[in-house]
Amino acid sequence: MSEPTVFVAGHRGMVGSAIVRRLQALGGVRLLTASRAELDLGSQAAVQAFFAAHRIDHVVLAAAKVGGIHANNTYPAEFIYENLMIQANVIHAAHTAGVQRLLFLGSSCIYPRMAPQPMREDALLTGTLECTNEPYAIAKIAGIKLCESYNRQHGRDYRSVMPTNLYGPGDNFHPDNSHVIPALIRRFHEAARAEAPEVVVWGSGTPMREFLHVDDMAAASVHVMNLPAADYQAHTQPMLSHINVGTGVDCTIRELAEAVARVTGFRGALRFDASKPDGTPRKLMDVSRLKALGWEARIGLEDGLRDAYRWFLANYTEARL
Ligand code: GFB
Repeated sequence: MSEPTVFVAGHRGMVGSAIVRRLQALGGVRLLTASRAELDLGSQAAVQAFFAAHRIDHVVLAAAKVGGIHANNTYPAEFIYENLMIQANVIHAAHTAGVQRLLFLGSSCIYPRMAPQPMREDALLTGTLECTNEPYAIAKIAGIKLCESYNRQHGRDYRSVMPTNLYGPGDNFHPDNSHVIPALIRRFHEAARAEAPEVVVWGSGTPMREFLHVDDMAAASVHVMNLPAADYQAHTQPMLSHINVGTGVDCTIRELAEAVARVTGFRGALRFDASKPDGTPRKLMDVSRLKALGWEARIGLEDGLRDAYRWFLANYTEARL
């Protein structure tokens, strides 16, 4: 029996590259990837042609237009358009090519801004979304519904995982468009080297966030993708098919900033800039579905931050700045 071919869409990104590392470590599959130059996932014709030209058994859809609160707030049209196009093109082409199993990666921002905490999967579509990332959230909700619709109408086994805030090797360290952890690692690193007396942290410092290291996300993704269909279906419903992925532990942005200061060796003061948005007050994931399916996070925040900082220092010159 030849090894199944797994197409990882978005293999160069932080999550996609972690999933490639995980699949390579486990072995037993043939990996198929395509660079942006080789395959424009925003083009339906190009994606259809790619699937027609290759025998693909499984798809991991890790490609997305992603960014932090400032990027989402500044480029809403790009976030909704590019993510809708990537998802629609890949999921439809997978179906027309006869691919039976696909894993779609979404985000914890799909839940209502004021969802009861921790957020259970059935909180989806029960309230208004956080305004700073609503376009992205709508696109990700559409991705879940695309998978469910092809499952219901065509008998596909297209699965969805919704990670909390991710960080780690391969992250985007852009000072403005990145997520909070890479943004603070870069800023605290530069402040520590300059022996600056203080460093700015956006917002009030009071919002709470849950953070999952990308290697844990990759392990959870491969775990969910490899589950027997009966197990996956036993813990989900046809129209509530997604699974939360997180640590089940959160902290305030202030506590995060204090941890980043310890890891980077910054000894100055923190100054919170209230002119910057806080975003959702809290978005802790209920991960009981994933636990029932046999997976729990292993990498704690302090260890994870040290790993991310090590990667940053080794790649600072090339890190996507
Ligand atoms: O990670 P982040 O940009 O995204 O911001 P969200 C998290 C929190 O960190 C917010 C604060 O309360 C920010 O105000 N923060 C403090 C900072 N300093 C900084 C900084 O220098 N940079 C950034 N970026 N934040 C994202 C969504 O929301 O969550 C995405 O916008 C995605 O679409 C992602 O869903 C998982 O957690 O607020």
